[in-house]
Amino acid sequence: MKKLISLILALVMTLSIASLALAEKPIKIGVVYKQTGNPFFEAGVRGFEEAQKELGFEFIHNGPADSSNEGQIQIIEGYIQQEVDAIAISANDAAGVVSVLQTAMEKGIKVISWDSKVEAAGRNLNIDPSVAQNIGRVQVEEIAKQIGYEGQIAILSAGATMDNQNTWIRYMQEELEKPEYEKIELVTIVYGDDLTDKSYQEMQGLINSYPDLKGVVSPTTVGIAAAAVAIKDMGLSGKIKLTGLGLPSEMADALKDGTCEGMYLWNPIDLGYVAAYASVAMVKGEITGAAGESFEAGRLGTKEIMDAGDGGTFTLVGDPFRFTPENIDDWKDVY
Ligand code: RAM
Repeated sequence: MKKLISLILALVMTLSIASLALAEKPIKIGVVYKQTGNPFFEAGVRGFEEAQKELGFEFIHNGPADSSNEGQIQIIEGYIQQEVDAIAISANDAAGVVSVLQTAMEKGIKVISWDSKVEAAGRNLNIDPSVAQNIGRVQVEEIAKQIGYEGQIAILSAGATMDNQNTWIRYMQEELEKPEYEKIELVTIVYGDDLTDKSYQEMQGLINSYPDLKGVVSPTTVGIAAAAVAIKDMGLSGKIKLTGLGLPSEMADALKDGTCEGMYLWNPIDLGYVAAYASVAMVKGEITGAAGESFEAGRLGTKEIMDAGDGGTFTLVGDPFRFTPENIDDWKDVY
C-alpha cells in the first residue's frame, strides 16, 4: 500500500513538473509579411508588440526584400525548423505558400493569415482589415468624385498574385458597372509589386501611355506613395487625380500639396494586434478557427469568426477611414 501511495505521489509530482514546464514555455509566433522596409508592416509589428506586452508571448518577424513568394517560403521553412507555435502571414501569393504551410500545420503549427490571405487549404483563419467590398467601393467613389464622374482611370496595384489587392480590384470593377460611373473608363491595371522604384516607373509609364488619363487608384500604400512622387516630379499634381490606400505618415505631403485630395486606410497597428491575439487564442486551444467561434482581442473587444466563402474562415478588424488635407496632421505621426 505504502509503495502504491509513493508511486502515485511520484507520478503526480512528475506530471505537475511537466505541466509547469509546459505552462512556462512561452508561445512563439513567427510573423511573415510581404516585404521588409514597408512602414505599413512596421506598424503591423507595433501591433504585435503591443499585444506581446499584454499576453507575454515571443515573436520573430521577417519578410523578403523583393516581395517574392520564394522568399516567404524560405522564411516559413526557417520558422518550422525553429518550432514556432504559430505562423502569422501576409502572403505575396495566396496559392504559392499553401504547400509549405500545410507542412507547418501537419507539425501542429497554427497558421493565421492577416492583411493578405492564404488560400483556405493553407490556413486556420484569416484576419481581414475590413469588409473587402467596402474597401473597393470607397476608392471608386473617391476617384469618381475627384475626376467629376468622367474620363479615363487606371489602377496601380501591388503584386499580381497578392490576394488583398486582387479582391479589392474585383470589387472596384463591380462598382464601376453602376450607371453613375458609365462615363468612367478603366483603361488598365499595372503592377508595381509593392516595390517603390517599380511602382514609380509604372506610374510614369501610365502617364506616358495614356495622355488623357484623369485619375489613378492605387490600393497599396507603397504604390500610392510612389505614384504621388511620380505625379509631382512630372509637374502633374492636381491634373492627374490620385487616390487609393495610403499610409498617413508617407502621404501627408501629397495631401497637403494637392497631389492627393483624399485617400483611405485602416489602422495597421490594430491589424497586427488582432492577428497576435488570434494566434495566441489558437495556440492555447481557445479557438480552432471555425465559423461561429469568437475570441477576445484586448482593447478591440470580441472578434467573431465567420465563413469566408472560400472554404475557410475570417474575422474583421475595423472600417476604412478617409484621410484628407484637413485631418492628416492628426494621423501622420501615428502610422
Ligand atoms: C501595402 C501592402 C499591404 C496592403 C496595404 C494597403 O502596404 O500591399 O498588403 O494592405 O498596402
